Amino acid sequence: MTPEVADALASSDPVVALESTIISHGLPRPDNLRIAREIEATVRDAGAVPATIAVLHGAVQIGLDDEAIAEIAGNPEVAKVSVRDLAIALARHLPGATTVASTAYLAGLAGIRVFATGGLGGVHRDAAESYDESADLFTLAETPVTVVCAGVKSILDVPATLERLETLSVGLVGYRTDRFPGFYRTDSGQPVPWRANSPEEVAEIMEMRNQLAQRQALVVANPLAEHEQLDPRLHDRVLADGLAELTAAGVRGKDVTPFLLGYFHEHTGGASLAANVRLVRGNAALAARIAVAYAALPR
Ligand code: PSU
Ligand code: MN
Repeated sequence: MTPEVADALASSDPVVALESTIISHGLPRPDNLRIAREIEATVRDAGAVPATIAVLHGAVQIGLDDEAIAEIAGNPEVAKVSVRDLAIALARHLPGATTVASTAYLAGLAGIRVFATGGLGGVHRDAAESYDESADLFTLAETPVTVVCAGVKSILDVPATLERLETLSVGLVGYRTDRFPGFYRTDSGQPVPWRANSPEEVAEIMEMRNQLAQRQALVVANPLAEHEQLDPRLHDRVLADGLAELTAAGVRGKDVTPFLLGYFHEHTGGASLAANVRLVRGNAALAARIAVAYAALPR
C-alpha cells in the first residue's frame, strides 16, 4: 500500500479504489497510460485519494506509483487477474491487472468502501449456451463495497444481468436517473428499481447497509449525459459486427470482453474510446464525492 493511501485510511479520509484491467485490457495503448493518470487526477480534484489496485512483484499493490502504473499500461505480459487468479499471480510474481471482481475483493480487504470503474461485467448474450457470466457478479454478492459504474457493459445481456443482480441481492440505485445506463449509451432500455439524487443520499444508504450488516455490494449506476453517449445506431451496428467476429474467431473465456471492447475502439473511429473515457472519469468524480460524503457522516 502506498503511504498516501495508508495515511488516508488510517485517518478515515475519503479513498476511491480504481481497477487496473480497464487500463491493461480495456483501453488501447499508448493512450491508456495518460487516461489512467487522468482518472486518478479526477478523483483527487473531487477531494479523495485514488487507490489503483494491481498485483506486481508478488504483492498486492493498493495505490500505484508512476513506475507501477506505466508497467500496467505498457507491458503486454500483464495478465487479466480475477479473484481466482490472484493467488497464482502472486505466488509466481506475475504482473497482473485486477478486474472489477478482484479489485472489489482487495478494496474490501484493505477497508476501502468506494470503488469506481467503467462498466460491470455480467451475463453474456449467448450465456444460455456458453454459460459465460462474469465473476464480477458473484464477487459483488459477497463484497460490501459501493461500486460506481455506467451500468454493465452494453456487449452483455442487460436484462439477464439485472435479474442476476437481483437474485444475488446486490443493491442497485440509478444516480439521478430511473433508467439503467447502457455503458457507451445513456439508457440500456431497462429501468432501475431505485434512484439516488446526491452523494449524501448514497452515503446514507451505505450507512444503513452497515447497520444491517449486509455483505453485498451497492451498485451506483451513473449514466453518460445523452449528448456524450456513443451514437446508438453506430453502437448497435458495431456490436452486431463484433459479436459475429467473436464467433468466427472462436474467442472464449476471459478474452471475450477485451476482444469486444477492442473491436469497438477499432471500428468507431475513436468515438467509443472518447465515450469510455468520459464515463470512467464521470464515475471517478462521483465516487470521490460519495467517499467524501461518507467520510463526513457523524459516527
Ligand atoms: N469496464 C470498462 N472496461 C473494462 C472492464 C470494465 O470500462 O475493461 C473490465 C473490468 O475489469 C471487468 C472486466 O471486471 O472487464 C469483465 O471481464 P469478464 O467479462 O471477463 O468478467
Ligand atoms: Mn466471462
